[in-house]
Amino acid sequence: MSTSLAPSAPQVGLIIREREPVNLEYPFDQLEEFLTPNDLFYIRSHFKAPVLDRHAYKLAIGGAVREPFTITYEELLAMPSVTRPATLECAGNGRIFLVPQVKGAQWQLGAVSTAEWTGVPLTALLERAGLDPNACEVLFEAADTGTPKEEPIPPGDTSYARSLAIGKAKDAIIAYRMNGEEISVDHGFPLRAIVPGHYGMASVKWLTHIRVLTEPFEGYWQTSDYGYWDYDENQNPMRRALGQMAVKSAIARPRTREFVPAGSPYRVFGAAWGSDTHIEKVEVSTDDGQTWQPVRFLDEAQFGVWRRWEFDWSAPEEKGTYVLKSRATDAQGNSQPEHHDKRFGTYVIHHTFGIEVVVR
Ligand SMILES: Nc1nc2c(c(=O)[nH]1)N[C@H]1C(S)=C(S)[C@@H](COP(=O)(O)O)O[C@H]1N2
Ligand SMILES: [Mo]
Repeated sequence: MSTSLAPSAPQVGLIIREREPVNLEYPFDQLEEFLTPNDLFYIRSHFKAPVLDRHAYKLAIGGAVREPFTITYEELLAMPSVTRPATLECAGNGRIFLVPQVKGAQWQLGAVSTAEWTGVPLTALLERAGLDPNACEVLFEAADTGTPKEEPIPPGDTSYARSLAIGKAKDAIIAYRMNGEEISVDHGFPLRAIVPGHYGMASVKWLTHIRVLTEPFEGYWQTSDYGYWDYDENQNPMRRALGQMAVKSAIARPRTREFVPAGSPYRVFGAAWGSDTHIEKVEVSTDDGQTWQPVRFLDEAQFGVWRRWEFDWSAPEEKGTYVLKSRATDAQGNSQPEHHDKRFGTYVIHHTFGIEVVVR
């Protein structure tokens, strides 16, 4: 049915974080191929997934444009398309590693996955509509609606909506295929935005409207939720919307508390990803961050897409618990910090927390 696993691969499934709405985690320790099989790609939905009819469906492009228009699913499919891989990571990925424990979906390592997306470049639609010279953002509005959970909560039902700076619009795709297959209901059928380099919340599913704005959007999903505290030049705290993914790496294997035979070779394996620049370096520490050594990359460097890596470790002869860490650096020199940055609250969890393994 979907991108098939090798016949020898273990038959594993997604991990349930919430039953309804559906929130399912990719079992990150199963990382193997560059592209995550569709059936294992994590699902993060705030509301029940709307089931949209492909024949009745229309996408409206409007707002600050010369000629607003609507386009059907079939018409969009007939437009010239692009295909590119992009890694989606939920901004709350790794939340379970925060101490003390915080509210929200308790994601471990697997609210991140990579697929190859096919669709129409957002710019093709914007060009057809004709941008107002004062356009500053593009708002993606979606068909799903309900009562969100993050305080302060709006009094009525709220639809999912996120805006994107006009300068970033060039990278966005209005996608209808995921790893060569029609996008499934849970992943946003019939159309979703894909914004490579940004946290998953920017890649709006079940897209109904694309609205060009001349003022920044300050809706629920970029202020109450998916916002963080920044400081202006006078040190006044202010809310800003999350956007770019922070540079990050994660160890898929060994798993937490995995038993590793003393004195044996072990292939440490993982992935690293970041935002609008590529991952340049990943290092591994097998002594809780005292010393670091470089890894070997398995994938080429590309912005907004993970690079898998491996590292040959000789497990020590001496039995005991060892802490493994990985640390990525991007092409601009940004590296993972040692501690979680509290300004980001329960999001942007990219510090170098250790994976404990038991050598015996
Ligand atoms: N319409 C809509 N789009 C959405 C969401 C949503 O709840 N509704 N969740 C966002 C979040 S928080 C993430 S991390 C990604 C997850 O995409 P996926 O479920 O295909 O993995 O979708 C984003 N797009
Ligand atoms: Mo997310």
